[in-house]
Amino acid sequence: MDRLLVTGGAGFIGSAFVRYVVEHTDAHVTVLDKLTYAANREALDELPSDRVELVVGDIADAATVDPLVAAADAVVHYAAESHNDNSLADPSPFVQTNVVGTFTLLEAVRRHDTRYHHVSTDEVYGDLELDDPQRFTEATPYNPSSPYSSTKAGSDLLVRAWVRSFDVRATISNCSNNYGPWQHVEKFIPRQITNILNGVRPRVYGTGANVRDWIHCDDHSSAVWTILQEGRIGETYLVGADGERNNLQIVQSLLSILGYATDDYDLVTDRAGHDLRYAIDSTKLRTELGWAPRFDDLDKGLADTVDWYSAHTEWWRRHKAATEAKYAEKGH
Ligand code: NAD
Ligand code: TDX
Repeated sequence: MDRLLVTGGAGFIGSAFVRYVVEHTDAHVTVLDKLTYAANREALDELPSDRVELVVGDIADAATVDPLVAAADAVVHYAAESHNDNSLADPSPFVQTNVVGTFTLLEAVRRHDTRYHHVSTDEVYGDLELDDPQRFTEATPYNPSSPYSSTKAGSDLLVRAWVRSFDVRATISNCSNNYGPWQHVEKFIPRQITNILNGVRPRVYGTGANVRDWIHCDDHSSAVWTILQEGRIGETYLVGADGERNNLQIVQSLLSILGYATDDYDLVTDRAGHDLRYAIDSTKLRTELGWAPRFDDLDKGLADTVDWYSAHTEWWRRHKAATEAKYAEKGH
């Protein structure tokens, strides 16, 4: 696999994967990215231009996609509309990018018989009770809750159908919540860190009891690379690092890292249809493909992330005011 096409490679997790590939392999990467509000061109700035090329374009545009897929040994598909709150305000771009965009890529990889890896989310499985001893596995039935997660579920099912009906050489990964550098300030952890840095109290939806299973984006990258190299065609692999915490615990950790009292937060209007708990059992990936996370200390990962946002205020301030204005309209 000398030539990779990485869609959404200017986004939070896609750019982490591009940096991972440049650091750990000899592959050349072409990034196809529409550069929406969520993109970070700067996240690719320091990478060598003979290894990484950025093509600005839409994954739902077949004329753009076809020649790029024809020139690639493998496609790794990250591009998506990714934020649940935005999907509740306007689902339309989620259907267009996540469903029609994935369909467009699948048709191109079918035409050119190109290896394809599909990046998806644990949210396709719906949510768990807080005291449920089971975690999500590859056998858990799909039960998505939001416009975002239902479009991701739809895209996963398209991939499964293209494998079975057309012998497309695809794998799928469903990962838990990512954190790390370059994540947009609309997302939970960067929103709270940047609020605290701005002297504003963190804003927690509902009671804060909702649980997410956190993984560092670099561990997600190593998992996707492993699946691309070693994964069995047609298989799904769940990716997680045993990082379950409720939202209050996360906010309290961030407050204490930054030297504030741990009750210095506000509970605000809950998200409609808010999933209660996600939790991943990644046994299959660990035992079959030998993958393991490197970031196994979430408190240290959070402290490093706080340091990163403290050092990149110029970058995140450009997005902060507009993001908070949108949240204010919804009482969030
Ligand atoms: P992001 O919103 O930070 O980045 C998405 C990128 O896709 C942006 O650079 C954007 O410009 C690009 N994009 C959007 N629409 C496009 C289009 N039509 N054509 C080309 N490019 C387009 O998202 P993220 O958080 O980095 O998520 C990346 C992928 O990982 C998504 O598929 C998401 O579902 C999945 N995922 C995310 C998480 C998480 O915690 N953030 C967890 C599991 C899976
Ligand atoms: O201000 C906030 N306050 C708050 O309590 C925000 C923005 C969020 N929350 C809560 C909602 C969730 O319980 O924090 C939790 C995490 O919220 P998000 O960062 O919006 O993530 P989530 O909805 O869990 O989805 C994320 O993980 C799975 C990504 O955005 C998805 O792209 C991915 O598929």
